[in-house]
Amino acid sequence: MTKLKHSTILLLAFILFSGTDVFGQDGYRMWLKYDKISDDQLLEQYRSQIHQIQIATDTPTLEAAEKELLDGLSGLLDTEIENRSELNRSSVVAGTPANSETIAALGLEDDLRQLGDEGYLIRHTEHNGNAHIIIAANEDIGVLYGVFGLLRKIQTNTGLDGISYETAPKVQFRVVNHWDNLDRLVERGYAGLSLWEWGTLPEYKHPRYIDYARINASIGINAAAINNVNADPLILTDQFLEKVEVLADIFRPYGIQMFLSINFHSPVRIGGLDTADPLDPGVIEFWADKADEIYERIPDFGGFLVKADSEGQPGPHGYGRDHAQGANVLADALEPHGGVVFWRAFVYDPEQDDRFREAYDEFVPLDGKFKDNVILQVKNGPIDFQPREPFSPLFGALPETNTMIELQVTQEYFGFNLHLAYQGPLFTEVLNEDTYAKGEGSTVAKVVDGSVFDYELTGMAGVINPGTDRNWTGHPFVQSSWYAYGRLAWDHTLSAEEIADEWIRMTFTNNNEFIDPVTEIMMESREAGVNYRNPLGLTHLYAQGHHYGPAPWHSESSRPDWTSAYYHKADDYGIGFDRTETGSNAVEQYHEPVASVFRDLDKIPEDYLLWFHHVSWDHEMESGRTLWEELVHKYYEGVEQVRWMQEQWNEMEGLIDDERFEHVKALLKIQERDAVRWRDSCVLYFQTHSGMEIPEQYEQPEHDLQHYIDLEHIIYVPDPWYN
Ligand code: BDP
Repeated sequence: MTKLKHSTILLLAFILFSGTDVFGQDGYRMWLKYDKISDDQLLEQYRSQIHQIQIATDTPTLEAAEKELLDGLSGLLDTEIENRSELNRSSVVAGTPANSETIAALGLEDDLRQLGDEGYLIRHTEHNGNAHIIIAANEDIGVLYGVFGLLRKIQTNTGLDGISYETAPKVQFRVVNHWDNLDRLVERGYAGLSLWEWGTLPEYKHPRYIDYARINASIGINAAAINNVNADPLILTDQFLEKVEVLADIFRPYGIQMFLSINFHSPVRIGGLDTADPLDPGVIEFWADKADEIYERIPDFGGFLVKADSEGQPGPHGYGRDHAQGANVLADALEPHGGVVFWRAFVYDPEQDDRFREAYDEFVPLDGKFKDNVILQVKNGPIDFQPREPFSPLFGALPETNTMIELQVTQEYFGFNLHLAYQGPLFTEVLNEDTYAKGEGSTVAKVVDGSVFDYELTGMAGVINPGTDRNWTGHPFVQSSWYAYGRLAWDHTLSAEEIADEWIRMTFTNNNEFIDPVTEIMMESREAGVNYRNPLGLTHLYAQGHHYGPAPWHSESSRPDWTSAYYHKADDYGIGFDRTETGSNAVEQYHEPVASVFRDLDKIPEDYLLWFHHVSWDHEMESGRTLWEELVHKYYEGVEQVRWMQEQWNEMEGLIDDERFEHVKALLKIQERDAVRWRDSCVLYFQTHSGMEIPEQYEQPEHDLQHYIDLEHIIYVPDPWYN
């Protein structure tokens, strides 16, 4: 080999293996970035603790664990790491007492017992004269989670000396929901086409499918419902099931169970029946046969996710049956195979006076009527993933019905892929709310994890809607909410702030000059989004259909509950929805003392004020300002928060790669522009009711109200599904 060739090869090798530049910082790797540790001292420490690994590879899950560990450690420690059977140097030893003699010899059975099938422990332990890092679990999937757990510790630069850490998930089903249509458009997806290439499946297995599974497994996600809840019946035909089967095979080693959203009319639409009545013997047979067929292909199939009698979707009501009867026919079909039904409680009927009340009024009388293998899937709030909602009163009202929470990662109401809006604070806010269902401390999280009512089955669902965009989520920071959702589904006691810190370290850098300000940006971002859209308990002021821009003036629709006026009820007297006894009395759905607090104008936290009260414009607020002044103040504060986020971010130049720095910088510019539009639209519109001035100290809107009303129809809405 000539010298020139040799040096060219060396250069190529350098480019290929030097990490950062080759892979690019386009966000594809999400938080699973295994670039060399930049702190030299720490790097040396890790290298002295880890020379090799020892792990059995006799199952696909262990193979996946081995690969992850080798790739991760080789990258992070920037050295060749191998899997070896002899243990004569400090190693990472991963396994179960059944597949690892080393672990069996450590006598960890007592410690492992409480960790269940999925938990794991990480210990720094002596064995035959060497110190090793042990990852031990009861089952292979726990080993895989432990591998991701150890890599996370290293990625976040946590010292391993003397480490003794153990963890197990708090809920059983940790599910991601995709609202993907079979034509690959994603409802409320803002990051490209559906990940599932139906056209090339089952023959072509896109490598992305494995990375998708790795990303989810790394945060403990163990189930995926891969198609839209507004479900196309065709998903249950052979044509699609053979494709679903391949995806299920790919996900299986990563512990991810396949779920499908089903259309309640499938017996008619694809089964040739003339009814979908859940009590009809033909329908019962259809579902039982369909379940058999699916389990033939996918023996560990998880079950069905169902949106029924909601927003035009068919359901049992069409046949005079209730939700429990609808869910139970599916539950019966799945039960012999160990499958479950996630039955959604997202229902509302245009005839009702208050959409807030409906899910509770409909489902509480059915408590105890659902089969044991049904879980009711309830959105965090009573309306629909708004920037801030009080918790749904269904949490705490269903002692006899397994109940899981549904959260939204995709930013349907938070500026799509264009705004930075870390959802960690929203998720933890609702999880930590106290329902008082069984006295103080009955938090939503404890209802959901089964400890309040002893639920048989527990779970959390996150609507994630990623797509084929190179970075999966469009805005790089939407990744952080996916991460937060997964981490909280595993352990709801984590704080939004510590999750943000982890995510930043794994996704960007361990440099504190970046971590501290960016954590602050993230923690502020949700509140900023509330303030410039709908502060003080306002809600749903969106343009109809796409939910991107503001339209507080919107008052006419075939369905009043799809207008903004329905929610804000602004008039010359004041603003807000009266849900006390003088109004819809939805407050009565909460336990005491929550109901009394919400009911009382003087006690209710101001963040929820206009959710429950119609308040006069000159009502005095805690700050001493009138309601009108406070409202204006909040809208302006929201814009200032975004400007502050922008300034903070712009200071970050040079601390991370230019690619993501510039991307986020540009997006924050868009967010600032949109925040001003939201503020001006809302303030000018509400002014037509209050008749009050925007105090002089604020920058006055650049345009009149009509200008903003016109924008509603001429501004491009960045949503392919909607357009
Ligand atoms: C709303 C969305 C709609 C969904 C619906 C649901 O606007 O696209 O189909 O929720 O959750 O948030 O079923």
